[in-house]
Amino acid sequence: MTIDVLLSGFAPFGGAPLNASWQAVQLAARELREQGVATQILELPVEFGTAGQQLAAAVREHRPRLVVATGLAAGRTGVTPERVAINVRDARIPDNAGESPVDQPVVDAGPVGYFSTLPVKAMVAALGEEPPVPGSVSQTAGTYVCNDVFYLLQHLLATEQGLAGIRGGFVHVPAAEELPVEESARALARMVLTALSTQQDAPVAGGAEH
Ligand code: PCA
Repeated sequence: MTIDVLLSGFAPFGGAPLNASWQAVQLAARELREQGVATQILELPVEFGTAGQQLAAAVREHRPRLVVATGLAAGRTGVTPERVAINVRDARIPDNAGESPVDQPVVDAGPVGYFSTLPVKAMVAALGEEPPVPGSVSQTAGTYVCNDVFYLLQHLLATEQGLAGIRGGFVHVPAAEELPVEESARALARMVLTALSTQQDAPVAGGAEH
């Protein structure tokens, strides 16, 4: 079967019992499949390197049209497609394997950063449709495992010839206390549909002053 979209979420970390990203991914997949979108989902471990390797294996296996990795961003109040992944590992807390890299590259001698190849502006615009879900473009995915997976994904898609044409990116969702996972799921499904039907991103403002 041809897969339209591969969606990943993360396992719990930092002592929390659940991770809203994985909950939202499971619900979004149900919604997308109901709408005829061939959807594959994957739960990733919160481990530097390993998570990106597992995502890469799934991308090679399924060769989807789109890859949308997701993670939890505690403290954010809206759903945030990330604009850019950076070549930095700097862990404030150990990952689930006990690793705490500080100021390490994700990929030795890799480029400083990679832009998302998803239409992030069009995706945010779609969040404004009825019923609206709060969200905005984010200018940083941080320096922890989410950025690590995002960078490794973009590096893979940019450098592995057999995967040319596959678009990918990352979306952070808020904690369930900030936004119910059903709403994050609705946002993810809507953004996937938008990305599948949008080749050229919308030229709308989505910047920030700080
Ligand atoms: N959020 C973390 C890693 C896993 C997750 O869900 C992050 O933002 O890096």
